[in-house]
Amino acid sequence: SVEASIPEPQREAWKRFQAKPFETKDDFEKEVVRHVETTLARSMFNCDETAAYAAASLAFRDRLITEWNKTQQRQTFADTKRVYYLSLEFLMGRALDNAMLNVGLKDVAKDGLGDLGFRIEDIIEQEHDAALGNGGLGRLAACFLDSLASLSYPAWGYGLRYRYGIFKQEIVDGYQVEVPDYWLDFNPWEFPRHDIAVDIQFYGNIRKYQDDTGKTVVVWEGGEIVKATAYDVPIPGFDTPATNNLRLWSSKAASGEFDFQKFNNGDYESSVADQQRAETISAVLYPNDSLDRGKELRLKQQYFWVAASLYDIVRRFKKTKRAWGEFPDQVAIQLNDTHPTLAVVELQRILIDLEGLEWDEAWNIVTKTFGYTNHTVLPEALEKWSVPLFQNLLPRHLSIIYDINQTFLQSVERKNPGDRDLLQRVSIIEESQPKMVRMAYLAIVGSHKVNGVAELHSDLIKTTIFKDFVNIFGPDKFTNVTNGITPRRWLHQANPRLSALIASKLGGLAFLKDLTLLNDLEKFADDKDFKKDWAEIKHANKVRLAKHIKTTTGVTVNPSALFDIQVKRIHEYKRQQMNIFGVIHRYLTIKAMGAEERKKLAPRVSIFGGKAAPGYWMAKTIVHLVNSVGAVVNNDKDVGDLLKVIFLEDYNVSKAEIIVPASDISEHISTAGTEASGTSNMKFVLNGGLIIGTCDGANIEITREIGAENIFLFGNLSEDVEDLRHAHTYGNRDMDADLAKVFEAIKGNMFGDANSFSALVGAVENHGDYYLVSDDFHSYITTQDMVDEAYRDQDEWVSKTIISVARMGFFTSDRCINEYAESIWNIEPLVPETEGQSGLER
Ligand code: IMP
Ligand code: B1N
Repeated sequence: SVEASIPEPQREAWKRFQAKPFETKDDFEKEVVRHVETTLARSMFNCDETAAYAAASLAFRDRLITEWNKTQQRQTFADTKRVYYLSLEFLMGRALDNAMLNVGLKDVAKDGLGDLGFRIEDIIEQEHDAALGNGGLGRLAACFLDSLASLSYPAWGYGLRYRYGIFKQEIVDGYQVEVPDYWLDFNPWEFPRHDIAVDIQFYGNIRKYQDDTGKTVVVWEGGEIVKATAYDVPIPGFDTPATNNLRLWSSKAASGEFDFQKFNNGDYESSVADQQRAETISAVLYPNDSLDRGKELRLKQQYFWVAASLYDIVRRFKKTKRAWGEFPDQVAIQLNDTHPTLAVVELQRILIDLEGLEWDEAWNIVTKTFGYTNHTVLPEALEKWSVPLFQNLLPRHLSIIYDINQTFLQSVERKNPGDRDLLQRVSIIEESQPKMVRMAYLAIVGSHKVNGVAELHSDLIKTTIFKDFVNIFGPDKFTNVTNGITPRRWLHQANPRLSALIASKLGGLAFLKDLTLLNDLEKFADDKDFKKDWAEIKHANKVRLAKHIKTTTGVTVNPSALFDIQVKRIHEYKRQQMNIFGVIHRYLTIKAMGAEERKKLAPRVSIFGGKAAPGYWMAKTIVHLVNSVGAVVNNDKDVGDLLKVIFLEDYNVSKAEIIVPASDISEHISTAGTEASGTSNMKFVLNGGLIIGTCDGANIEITREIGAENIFLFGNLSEDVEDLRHAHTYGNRDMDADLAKVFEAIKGNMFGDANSFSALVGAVENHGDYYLVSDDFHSYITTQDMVDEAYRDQDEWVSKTIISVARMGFFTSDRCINEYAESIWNIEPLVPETEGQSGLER
């Protein structure tokens, strides 16, 4: 039993004084006041909202950590297999509201804070987002952590503790300006573990020699050492005491604060420089989404994080005193994209160089342990590292990669004798100048399963970028796990009133743990009273967003207008440019209309939000155009409420929680075949908004689930994209006539100096229109007209949104995690006895 680990004589005292998590309002208040007075060294006379936030968070953190300890003990004693989710990004957002809801004590906290003179909404607002990610990939990792804990799976996340998360975006004179996001000033959610530190080696040389038995031994010597220190973030499950861990590594110089030797010799500057160099590794998140730049510091980050994590995982395994062959029965490691692929090489290195296993035995363990998730087919996002860079930074790893490649190519050659083309195509080393290491190929060879993130995407990787590997390994190695989202944050937390209305009809909150229960809502799709409440909640959410728009942009929007929202990273493939061209088309159309015609129009607010990577000039130009169009349209008295164009600054997770529940329609309009899945599409529909979208990513499965009559699909299909692009390069195309008029307006300086936007227009007119904006434009604007038409019938519209929500059960990340657990990780939940007894109302 758990207690057996404590020696008999002391057991009684430990049990008697065990930390007891608060349950009641009084106990919560006591904890808050204690933290204000002792931890924060303040008093009731100077406890402002920041301090109240800190104290409330610490009270919940104490509660979580008590359960965290029990969860870890339970897992250790049950001796279960664990899964480790390796991700360079975890886009967690705020933690306090989520902790209160998952633990089921938000009402207690609300009353308690009320007694102490605070409004809980104001306290929640104090928290700075934990924004250690760029977009969908990072937020998916955060949703997965929520599901893993809520389903009581033994699971750890491993990532980097960036000092600066994704930059803050400001719009100045219509341009994006980046401001550093220093989020660690005060973070009550992390536990520094200064006792958990790992030395990580870089550079140096390898030396080979024969030992007494004649066996070749390889040692990696010299170079520099950087220290990794662990910071733990507790991850609460919903309606279960199970609390998992997210371990983030931070870098420091191995010599400590600074090198005393150098210091004493008077070399002050370089003693500090070493420290700064080491700290640089975990200093910043690379702000690129779906783009690989091949920078050395990024490779350093990857190895630093992967080596520290594997050291920790191997250490934990060794405590079980099992044979190495049992490693894959105890450990599953999931690679979130290719960013952690070095883990494959590092585990092989540990097994052969440090533990003395034979190559084949070690490799067998490695491939059984890893799974690899691919998130993109965009060529510019597929990671490749130059061999010379690799050779210098990680000489031993490069030599192991060459050995992995040689063994792999030999097996390919045996099955396909003489096919030199094939060998060149699938080689992990690209024979370019300089040679490059292809990380996706390494990840495939090193894993037992490879998955895409939506059906179309998983089919595409099998028929395009990984086609040869399907032939080599057989189709069973390649599978699909369609992405999902956590309904706790994306319904219950972001849209409390809708969640409560649903609960009132379904007899409790059980749907938050089994989202397919939403099915029962369908019978209310024609219920007059229910529809009235439903519509009223949507309106209230739009009023909330309208207020946010007013305070942040100064523009007044009418909450009764149709809210059309596109919020996501700015990228040409996501086609915000097509959206804004469509808005310009609408503006020109309105301007040309008479008063009678205008009466028939549905007033519309076009809302954009999202960050452009700082070095992505085209994306920044799109941001500038949206803002410039807004400046003209929003000040055109003649147009008034018929059209408003808003750019929301600094889109992030906590803003998404306000934006997502307020959509009537949201846009997911990527060029077919480019968006692997998308996850915000799921969030918007789950909150009672409809979608205009292309046949891409998860839009296709959303359509299948909710019905084609409940979604506005348009545009060319993925299978036609290649031919269309081919035709463009040979000049066989006519520009869309409406789009040509839009371009004329831009060129006529209607939205300011046309030169600012010439690259955007030129990409479509003169440079092959790679993203098929002109090809899809007509279909897009006519489908937007159908949206207007449908919106006029509010009664029907509301029914559509209810039916859609009722059919969204499939898209919970719980389903997704169960699929990974069963088909890739082979792990079981370890359910605490007290699960479902957290006092949460059902
Ligand atoms: P690790 O798996 O060794 O990193 O341990 C993680 C955490 O789980 C530790 O900090 C402990 O809180 C807890 N833990 C691990 N093993 C035991 C155990 O044998 N008894 C009690 N708690 C444990
Ligand atoms: O991953 C999401 C998907 O829903 C999106 O469709 C997909 O675009 C996104 C390199 C990426 N793919 N690739 C990245 C991010 C950062 C980086 O440095 C690539 N992000 C996605 C979740 O599956």
